[in-house]
Amino acid sequence: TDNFQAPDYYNLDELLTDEHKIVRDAARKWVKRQVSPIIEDAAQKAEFPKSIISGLAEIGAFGPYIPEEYGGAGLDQISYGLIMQEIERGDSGVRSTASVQSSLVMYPIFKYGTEEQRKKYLPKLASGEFIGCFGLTEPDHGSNPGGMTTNFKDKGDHYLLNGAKMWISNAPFADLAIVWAKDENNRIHGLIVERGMEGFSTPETHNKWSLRASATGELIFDNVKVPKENLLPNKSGLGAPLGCLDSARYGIAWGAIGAAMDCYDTALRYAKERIQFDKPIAATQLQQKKLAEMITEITKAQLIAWRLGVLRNENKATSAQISMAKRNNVEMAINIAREARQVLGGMGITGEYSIMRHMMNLESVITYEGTHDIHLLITGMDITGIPAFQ
Ligand code: TGC
Ligand code: FAD
Repeated sequence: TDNFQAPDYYNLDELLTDEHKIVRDAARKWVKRQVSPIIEDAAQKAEFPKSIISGLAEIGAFGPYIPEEYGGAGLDQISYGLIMQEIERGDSGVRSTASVQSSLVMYPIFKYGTEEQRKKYLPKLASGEFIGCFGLTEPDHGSNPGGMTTNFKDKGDHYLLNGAKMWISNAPFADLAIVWAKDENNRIHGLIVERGMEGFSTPETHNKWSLRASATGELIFDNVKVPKENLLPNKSGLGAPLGCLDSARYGIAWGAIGAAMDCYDTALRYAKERIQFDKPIAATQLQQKKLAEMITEITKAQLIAWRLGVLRNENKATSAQISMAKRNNVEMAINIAREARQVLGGMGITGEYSIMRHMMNLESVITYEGTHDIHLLITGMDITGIPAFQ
């Protein structure tokens, strides 16, 4: 209903500015009107609903924190987080499209690109005229992207790019790809590869049970000639793509709260209405335990996300702090989705309710942008000083 409000058990609204609330409420309203009514059908059909692209641009979801002179919304990190939260209340796949466009495509062009590249691409990405994707993962290098084999050679007036990426969100219809590849000295660089370049193809990955409303595909480079002006010159090495991931992972920490809120809210309402043994199931201690734990975990996750947002606004958040938030909040959301589904009994497995879709989506969210294990190892490395990856 129109007066639905998200859970706010600790009056966190008092920590938000008027601008934060305006941005959040606009995103919330748009998701409710334009995403919720169509998303179940899109997920069932395994189709990305392209009709929502212009709306995503209007609510500032494409480049929320990119300055306005490049078409971005010029907002702070908390507004960015709140937009992700509201979008993921609708669907993690839609949030994925916004995350990739903002943090994995616009961010590297803004941070590592030339002024010409910024002017050429950012306004069109902000308006949704262009959709981008981000190619880091390869068939043989997922958690360990530093081992990538995609490479380019300097051919004088252009670069020659070869290799393949897989599991790439937005790939099947993206207009451009930020591709991470090694030069002849094994140094990683970002290249802007555009649809239509000869030898570049983007086959779609079918039969996913998760993130069905998001298109996923491969990027295949077979002797692709990339103009030299398409190299992002201002940062190289693995730290360049990982810097983009910091921004995306931060957004996911907020997004996961949105998915959890939707599951909690659905379960709470259902439990109050569903009568068994002549009383609402919400009157039983077992269901109350589930619901009470859900709101407790959501509240803790909200506090982590908000504090991390403050630190990011002050440029003080560390990558390890971001890993902790992504890991904690996604696990919180997936656990709530699983519990909430049980509160609905058999109804919980149907598309009449959003819970099972969230639950399946969150299996991707807990895997991409660094798996649950990798983020734990990042925390372990941070507190002990000893990397345990190898
Ligand atoms: P390591 O030796 O630790 O680091 C290499 C260089 O990178 C620097 N660095 C970072 N810089 C910025 N931000 C970070 N978060 C950074 N973490 C590390 C580091 O200081 C070093 O710099 P330098 O100058 O000394 O060279 O690298 P490693 O090879 O041991 O790997 C570390 C590890 C495992 C943590 C990293 O590889 C990792 O995070 N792996 C997970 C891979 C991942 O997250 N892939 C995501 C692909 S994109 C995606 O999933 C999009 S989903 C779509 C959607 O968002 O919706
Ligand atoms: P692997 O790295 O093979 O991991 C398999 C298992 O081993 C995991 O449980 C992992 O935690 C564990 N493991 C790995 N290393 C260690 C270790 N050292 N110690 C202990 N356990 C370990 N990538 C992109 O570049 N761009 C995208 O847009 C993108 N979108 C995606 C969309 C979807 C729907 C999905 C599912 C993935 C997407 N990815 C994308 C890829 C994603 O980032 C990878 O799937 C992820 O990083 C894990 O890599 P992997 O699948 O190869 O698993």
